[in-house]
Amino acid sequence: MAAASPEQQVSRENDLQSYSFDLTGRTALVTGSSRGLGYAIARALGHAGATLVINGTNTARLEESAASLRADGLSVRTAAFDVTNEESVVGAFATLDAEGLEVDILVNNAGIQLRKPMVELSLDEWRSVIDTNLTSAFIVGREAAKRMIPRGRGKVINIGSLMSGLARPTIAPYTAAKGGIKMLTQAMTAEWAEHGIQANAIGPGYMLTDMNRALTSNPQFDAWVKARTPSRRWGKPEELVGTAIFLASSASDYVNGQIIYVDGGMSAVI
Ligand code: GCO
Repeated sequence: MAAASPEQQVSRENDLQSYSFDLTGRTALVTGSSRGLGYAIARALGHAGATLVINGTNTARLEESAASLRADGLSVRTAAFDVTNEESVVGAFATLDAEGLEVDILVNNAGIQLRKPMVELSLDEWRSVIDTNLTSAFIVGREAAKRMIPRGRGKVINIGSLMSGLARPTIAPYTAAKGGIKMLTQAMTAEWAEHGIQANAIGPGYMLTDMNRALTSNPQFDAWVKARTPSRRWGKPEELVGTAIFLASSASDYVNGQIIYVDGGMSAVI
């Protein structure tokens, strides 16, 4: 094969530069990132070059996670704040401002699950899931966007779910919240895209996480997932991170308001 001409070489380099997955010089805040999917995503964004701000409410666990990320050679700062509490979120961003830390990439990952038939569900239980899984993305997203808009660039990645488009019994508030995440992402695009911000979502399928331990250890449910998922298996958290890096990088600068399902094909096949 003939060697590339200087022009071809230049255009190849331009391509690589303009559509880069490199996050060097960027700062990424990942909510709910002391373990599970949040930790896996934070770690991957760090390895792609980003400085990390990891978040949780359990400070001991947060420091432990930060230590293991630093042991990996990553630059990490912890931010212990409650994503459901507006004052706590506003205060956390003010602290980051004071330290001159600009959040270029926000991953709204914090989430809880609660499995109970709706007729037995209390209003408080409903609200706790909606607040943690949906309202938090609004509060943290709003504070991040207030700072991204003047800079004319930013990335918001909301962690949705297979349940952003499908339902199953006993998880109504989770499903409602994840459905809301899909549409909140589109609303963010409607208001922020013109300011150079890309807001997108990821829809994980059935992943091997702590949140799903009660399901993976249930033989019937395990068999159902393996039969119902075209890939015939559960997903691993590390199989989600490539999509997160893509959505955090300039490679996705013209991708906006989308949800990418990482679910082994479950949402595509009846
Ligand atoms: C459940 C699970 C799911 C998964 C995931 C699937 O109870 O069915 O917790 O909700 O966590 O969201 O995408």
